[in-house]
Amino acid sequence: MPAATGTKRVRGVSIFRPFVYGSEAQPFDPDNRPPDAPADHTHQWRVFVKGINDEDISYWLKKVQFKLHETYAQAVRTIEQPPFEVTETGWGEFEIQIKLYFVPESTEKPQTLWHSLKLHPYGHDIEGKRERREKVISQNYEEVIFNEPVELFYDILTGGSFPGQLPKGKSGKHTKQAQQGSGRTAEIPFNESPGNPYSRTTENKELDRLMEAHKTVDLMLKEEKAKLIDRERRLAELKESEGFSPVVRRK
Ligand code: SLL
Repeated sequence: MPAATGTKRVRGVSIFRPFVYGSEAQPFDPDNRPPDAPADHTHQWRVFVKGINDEDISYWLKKVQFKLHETYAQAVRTIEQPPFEVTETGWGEFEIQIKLYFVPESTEKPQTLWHSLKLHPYGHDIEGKRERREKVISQNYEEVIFNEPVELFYDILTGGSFPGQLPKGKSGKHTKQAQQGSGRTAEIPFNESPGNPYSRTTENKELDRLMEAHKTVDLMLKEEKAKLIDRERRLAELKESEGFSPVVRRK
């Protein structure tokens, strides 16, 4: 029996979509506390899921469910449209469960992520950051991969219409161009901007940093090896000059 319309998968194709998830937090200004914040609350914070460069991702992401700590009233917050975020006040850090629900046409199961809410400065100059009451940002770049999406979802993802027969490469797999389609893509901006640190340039800088680190490790290995050879040579010389011969103990 032929597969029902909407469940036929585009074989050999994986499509990924980048996004950012994380939190921002700031201590209250003592002279200007939010009027309805409970007395023991110290910070305002926001947890979010968004597109790179604030790109609209609602064509593939239907809703997001944030599960807060049980000390919060209505700990489960479901956000049905962008911006997919929850703003709250509180006093403590905890793990937030983030469940991504994809558009119904995708027929994809929801996926769960975890984020550690950060209220307190970390990294360099913690004291300075605390004094300046700097915003504490903790966010991650992530990619969701849709393997062999159903045809309708393929169309939605690429903004094109499923071409029926996709061009195939030598390997028999569909070509990258076909994966990308003609419309919507997973393009990441070339340069970073104040609101978005994720770009090709950042990625390249990170790669350069890794290559440098690799070179340094190689150099250290060479030095250690040279030291070892030298020590072995000196030991051999010592044995020779002192007529050293190891004692073999008998049982
Ligand atoms: C901690 N394990 O001890 C964590 C729990 C809970 C945070 C942090 C507000 C709750 C309320 C709030 O900040 N809960 O509204 O009372 O640090």
